[in-house]
Amino acid sequence: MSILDTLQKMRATGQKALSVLIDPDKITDLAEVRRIAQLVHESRTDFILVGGSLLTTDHFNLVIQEIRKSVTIPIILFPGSPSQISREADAILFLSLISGRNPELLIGQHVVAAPTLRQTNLEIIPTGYMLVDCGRPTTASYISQTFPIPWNKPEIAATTALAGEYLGLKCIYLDGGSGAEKPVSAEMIAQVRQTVQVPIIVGGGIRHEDQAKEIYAAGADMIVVGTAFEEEPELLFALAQSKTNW
Ligand code: 1GP
Repeated sequence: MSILDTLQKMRATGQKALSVLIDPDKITDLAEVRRIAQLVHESRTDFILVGGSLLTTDHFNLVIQEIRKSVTIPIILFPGSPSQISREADAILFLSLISGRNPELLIGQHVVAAPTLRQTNLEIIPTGYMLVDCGRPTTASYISQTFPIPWNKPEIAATTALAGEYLGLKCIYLDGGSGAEKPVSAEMIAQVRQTVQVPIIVGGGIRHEDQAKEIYAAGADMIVVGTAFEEEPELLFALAQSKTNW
């Protein structure tokens, strides 16, 4: 079964998914990858996302190879640019930044990436990527040169997501950006949930189990946690509990 099929099935049956985001820049040695893999395994995390808006190191592929050796769960690329494509992964979120009006991130970089992707076996998951202002400027909004959707404007998020679904995008990713001050609001997630049928991914600024529960209850199908996991890896166990207890 494809990853998208899995997500759609989870959505249909009310199951929730938890993903860890690994930023290759934050990995200082490969033993760290093995430690992460062990935690991921023990905590029943569902997916590993790999990528970042800006990579400053050159060990992207090495890190993914090490993850591949260490885990059995799917590895999904979450690329900040076409240089973040690896055959070692299982799938790629083919992100169109629909909250912004930067043509390079709506279609330009996709044209650059398409011929490379055709030569891989990666599952391509067309994803409407929406940045939301969650309290502080993030690398994602700076690098993408786009304005995030205002935190208190759920109707903008809902109509943007609907347009994305009408365009054929298969997932919506609401992202406050890495290290956001607070997560995307439950009200915004709920309005998007009421408006589109596709699976909803939510990330950015999730640090506590109660936030995860609120986000799942509002209608998110998958939560992505990066920064808080880097700071406190054991948090993964509490977040995984909230998948079934929201
Ligand atoms: C960022 O959604 C991810 O794109 C994860 O954000 O690092 O704040 O968990 P955090």
